[in-house]
Amino acid sequence: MSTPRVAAIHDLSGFGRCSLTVAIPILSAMGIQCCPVPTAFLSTHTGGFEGFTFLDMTDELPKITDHWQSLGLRFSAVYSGFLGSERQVGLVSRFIRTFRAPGTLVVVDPVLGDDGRAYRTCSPALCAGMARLAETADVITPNLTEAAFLLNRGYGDLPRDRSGLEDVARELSLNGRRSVVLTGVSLTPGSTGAMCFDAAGGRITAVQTEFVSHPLLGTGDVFASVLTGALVKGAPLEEGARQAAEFVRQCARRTVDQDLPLREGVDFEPLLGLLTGTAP
Ligand code: PXL
Repeated sequence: MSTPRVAAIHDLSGFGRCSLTVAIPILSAMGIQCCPVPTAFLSTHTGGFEGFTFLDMTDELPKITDHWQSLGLRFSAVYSGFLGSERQVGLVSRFIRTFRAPGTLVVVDPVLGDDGRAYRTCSPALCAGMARLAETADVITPNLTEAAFLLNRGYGDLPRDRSGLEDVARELSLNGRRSVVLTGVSLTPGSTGAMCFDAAGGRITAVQTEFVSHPLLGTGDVFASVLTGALVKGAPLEEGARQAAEFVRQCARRTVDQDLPLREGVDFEPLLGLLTGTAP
């Protein structure tokens, strides 16, 4: 089998383990070629560091799209995350339209915020645009904050019980047209995980693992990257979500056990062997 190829459209934050600095090693470890499309270059991510630099790459996106199209590149998946400007919504849509072929998986992680608040660079216009972009996806991976933005509802108004969360996942599926993996869902004290709606079959399942710590920066990116890799390799949605939740749990546990600074992201590098299948 040839090596699958994924186009990963996220920011590149030099320090702090999120977005592309997570997606590239994780997809590589899973045996997938990751082709990055940086939406912005930052010195650090925006959560917990002051004075970060921010280079907007919006004008590069159509040029990259055109060049890759001229090369006739094909992708098993297009996987998008943090966007650098509202204008990127239309440009990422164009990228998806250009490279979507039968069998191409489109994963949109609608990175907008956490704990009921938008990230510093996510304007209301970007939130609205992200909802439009997410409509074109095969799979979306919002946390509860992002689900509230996508549904135009208050974060505090979203239900937290199992049947209410099943309804939220169903509502996010747009009448079953797209799969949903709602993250940061805790069904019992001491656990966390995801509520999954699988558009192939319409089944809703919950995946739960041990809750370690919150906030832990970049865990959403680690989760969505492992899920994307698993789906590209043919796993059903629930199995991909289970693999992603378990890897995040192990990374979080290692980070907390070593008392590492949480704003630096999870200490995933020593655990990449779990994804290559070469762990001791
Ligand atoms: O992990 C989400 C994320 C991605 N990219 C940037 C961020 C954050 C969260 O703070 O700041 C730049």
